[in-house]
Amino acid sequence: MSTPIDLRSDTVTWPTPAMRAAMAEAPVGDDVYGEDPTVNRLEARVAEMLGKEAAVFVPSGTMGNLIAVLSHCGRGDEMILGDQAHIFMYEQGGSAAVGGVHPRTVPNRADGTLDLQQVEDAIRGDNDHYPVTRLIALENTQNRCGGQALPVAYMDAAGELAHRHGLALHVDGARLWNAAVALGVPPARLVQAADSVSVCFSKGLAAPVGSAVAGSAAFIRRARRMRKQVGGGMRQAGILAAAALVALDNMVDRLAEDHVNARRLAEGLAALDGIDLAPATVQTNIVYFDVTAPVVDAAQLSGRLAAHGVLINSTGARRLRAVTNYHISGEDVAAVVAAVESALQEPAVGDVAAIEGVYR
Ligand code: TLP
Repeated sequence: MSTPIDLRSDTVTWPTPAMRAAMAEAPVGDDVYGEDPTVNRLEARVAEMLGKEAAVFVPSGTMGNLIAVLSHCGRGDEMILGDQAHIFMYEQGGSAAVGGVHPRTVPNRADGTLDLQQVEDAIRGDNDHYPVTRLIALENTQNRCGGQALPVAYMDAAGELAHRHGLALHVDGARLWNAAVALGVPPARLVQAADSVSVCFSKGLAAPVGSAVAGSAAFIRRARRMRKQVGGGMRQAGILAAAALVALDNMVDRLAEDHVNARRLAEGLAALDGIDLAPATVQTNIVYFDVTAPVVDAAQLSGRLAAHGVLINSTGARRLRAVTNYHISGEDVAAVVAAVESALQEPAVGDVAAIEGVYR
């Protein structure tokens, strides 16, 4: 079979030739000594793009969020976050497991935001029974709410609320670049009210590895120590930072193409019998859709699509997620809609074989 059309995530993207060339040429040094010039350049660039004093390069978004939470909170402190937040859902409870930080969830609304009144109500008073609330964490774009971009006014209001109560605001900005492009605002403006931000280079921007955390100089000093504690101190990491610098130069503005493709995909899927979604809610590169056809569930549909050379993850009994990315063209979108249409009509026999055939 030819190369599959891979919509499982934007994390599946491969580095571009320009990234590989930059990696081969990158000046390097020992970054734990602060001597890698390419890492230093990347950290300065990220800090500037996010309007913060400093930044630290980390291997993954998960580690970025972890060291940010651990730099804000001590053991037994509480963080308020959405019940659909990546930090809560998909990071193995790392901030609780590693840092003893207690998560207090508030429901995410369909647009990815948290009701700020509910957040305020969740802030603990001074009482011997309670943990101490230290942090509010938001996610922009919000993955599980369909890649929704949280607007500037909302981000500012969340920061104002946090600071009024003496709390910090962290933003999981794994896809902040997508939010900025979709909203037409500079990334720095979106996170102006945040005390810390994590961003990723290895999702829509297609760099092979890496994320960063940005904040005040004093905060990043703590985060750098925390990165070392959890084993994230890298050495000649300039090889990786070089690709991230190319990603920031070349790959941010083109995210608009992914957003157009996602909307087209959503419109094509919505027109099919047996698929349910509202295309108007697709703002960035993430398309969640439900299979309502009674003869097939989400896992079976995912398996059948794999046999058509289309990779889409199921994320619930009837729900699937498709993520457009650098390798997905307009023609691919049309092919995916056609594949979903025929997969919905196939007889149930052979579903398991189809899954095994592709993933072995
Ligand atoms: N998200 C992955 C999966 O873990 C779900 C994906 O395919 O979308 N914050 C957000 C909002 C994320 O979506 C992710 C990755 C991360 C953090 C973690 O980044 P990595 O994978 O670099 O640890």
